[in-house]
Amino acid sequence: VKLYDFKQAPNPRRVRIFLAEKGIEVPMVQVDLGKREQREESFQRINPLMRVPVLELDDGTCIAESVAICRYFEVVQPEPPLFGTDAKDQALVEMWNRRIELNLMGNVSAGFRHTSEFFAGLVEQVPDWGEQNKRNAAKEFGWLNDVLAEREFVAGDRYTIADITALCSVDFAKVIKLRPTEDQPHLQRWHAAVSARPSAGA
Ligand SMILES: N[C@@H](CCC(=O)N[C@@H](CS)C(=O)NCC(=O)O)C(=O)O
Repeated sequence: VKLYDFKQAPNPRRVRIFLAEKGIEVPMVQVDLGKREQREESFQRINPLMRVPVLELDDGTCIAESVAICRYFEVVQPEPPLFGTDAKDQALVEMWNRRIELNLMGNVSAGFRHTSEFFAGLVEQVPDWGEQNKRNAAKEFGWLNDVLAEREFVAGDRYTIADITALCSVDFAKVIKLRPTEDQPHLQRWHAAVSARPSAGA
């Protein structure tokens, strides 16, 4: 197997952290998004949607989408469980991970895509839409702070994939100049805790 990765990008980081939590090592191939390598024909054969991460299995199967890749490894190596345990727990982890991905990561990504030099010429940018997404992302930080007032981790009392998605979203938000603020103590407490795990450096 090998993982098509780009060190600076938030979605591949989700997979790297997940693998680190599991103690799994996978060879990585860097796809330099700054050099637009995702658009090269050779990579389009790996993922026609031209995005990383992608996991290529030894039989040539290419699995894109961070969560799909993480689910593959969760089955290959169930311990420690990062997608929840029993039916209720798994459903709650899924709920929180989707909320974080669709709302927080979605707003941060769209804010960046539609306003940054990095994506200029690569996507049709709508700067007003980007600014709206940045404002929404700031609101999501407040919402996550409220969520974390009631629990240790995003989906409850155990570290899960929802924390990984949230950490990568919060850290990536610095590209839209958004950081946890002093009036978000729960978000700050959680961020310090998950950042202190060795996996955060993956
Ligand atoms: N939903 C996908 C998103 C993948 C994605 O957007 N990857 C970004 C890097 S974080 C990318 O490859 N962007 C290249 C581009 O948009 O051209 C996932 O969860 O893996």
